[in-house]
Amino acid sequence: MAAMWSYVYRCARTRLYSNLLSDVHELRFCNLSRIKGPVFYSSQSYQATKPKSRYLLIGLLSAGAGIIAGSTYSYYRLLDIRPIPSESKETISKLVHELPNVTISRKVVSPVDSTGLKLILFQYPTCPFCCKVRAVLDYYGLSYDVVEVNPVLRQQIKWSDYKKVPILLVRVDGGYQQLNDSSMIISLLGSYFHDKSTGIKELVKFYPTIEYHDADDRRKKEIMNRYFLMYQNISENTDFSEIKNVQKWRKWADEVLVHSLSPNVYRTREEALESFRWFSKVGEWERLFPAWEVSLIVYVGAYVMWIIGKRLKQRHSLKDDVRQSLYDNCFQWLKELKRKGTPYHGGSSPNLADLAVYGVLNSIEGCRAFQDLLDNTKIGTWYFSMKKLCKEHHGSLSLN
Ligand SMILES: N[C@@H](CCC(=O)N[C@@H](CS)C(=O)NCC(=O)O)C(=O)O
Repeated sequence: MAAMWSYVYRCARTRLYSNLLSDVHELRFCNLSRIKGPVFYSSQSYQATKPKSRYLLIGLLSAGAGIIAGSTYSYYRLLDIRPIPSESKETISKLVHELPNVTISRKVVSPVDSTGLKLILFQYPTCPFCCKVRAVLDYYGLSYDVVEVNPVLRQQIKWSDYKKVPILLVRVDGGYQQLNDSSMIISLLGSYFHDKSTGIKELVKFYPTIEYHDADDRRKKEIMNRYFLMYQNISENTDFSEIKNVQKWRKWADEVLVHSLSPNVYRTREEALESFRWFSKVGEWERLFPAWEVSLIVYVGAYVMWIIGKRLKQRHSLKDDVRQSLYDNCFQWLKELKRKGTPYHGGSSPNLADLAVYGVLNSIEGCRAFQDLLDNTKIGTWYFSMKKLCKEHHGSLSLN
């Protein structure tokens, strides 16, 4: 059992390190080419040369030109030096000994929860990553407390080194285990549901954070294995290609689908304001935050996000008509469902890919972009049946 885990773990680790190692080879190559350096000849020395040695000179000149071209190429490659593995650092998510001093905004109580897990979700109500986690918690019928984080001031997560939401705290021996990153949270819970004999504190070790410097010397953090479920027993009938396919679509939800949202919901200044007013309503910001904070979030947030939305449109190469990019992504998902020929990606019941795509789209429900999406694609049938299953905690049946 332990061997199987460490295999899965090592595979994922090796992938990252092998990427880094290929950059080390690149670095060595660049240094060698640079030592050779470019070679120049003056026109005077060329005229003084005897005819017999001209062939030699032509040869030397060609070699010189080759070296110049090679060195120029190497010089530019040299600018692309990336980190060496020894610079990277690995950490495991923290155990929080004392519950942070925050106000619980609301409690979600599920009548079918038999897991005994005590969960606290730090979130923004309409953040796609948070909606993804909520989709999973609701689908599996877990009870949880919610702490709404003020998206401008973020006082509610001051206690944490990780500065993004969602953050999930899970009660364990000695305190609360902090889980960061929506996909890691979902994979860890998925692994736990698969076999509860291994506790949360043990599972978290399979999702370490690697810290490194990227090509532009920026510090980057990467949570390892976040799309991997840690299976203890893999039967002979396990369909590995299906496991990979689910990972692929979960990643697609995070890396493609998500990027079509902001440029759509903040498409114009009016639409950005309209979206923020809607977020304020679903997040009950007026109940939770002082009036001045709500105005700050709504007006400043809408303006900033309208500007950011334009930049994201360029960065992610969305079409001029950003709606079209959103529809195209949903067409892609619908095509995948059609290929599978089942109501859900998971067959007759949803899998984690269904929940990821549903969660991401759920974050814009209520916005004008979502209504346009329903009017211009056939996503509604799948989307609303997913919504119903989450509301009915359909996944709880598989936990018993
Ligand atoms: N990879 C992370 C991304 C989380 C993320 O980017 N969250 C955004 C909110 S949608 C955030 O907290 N950004 C930092 C901020 O608001 O300051 C995940 O899947 O959880």
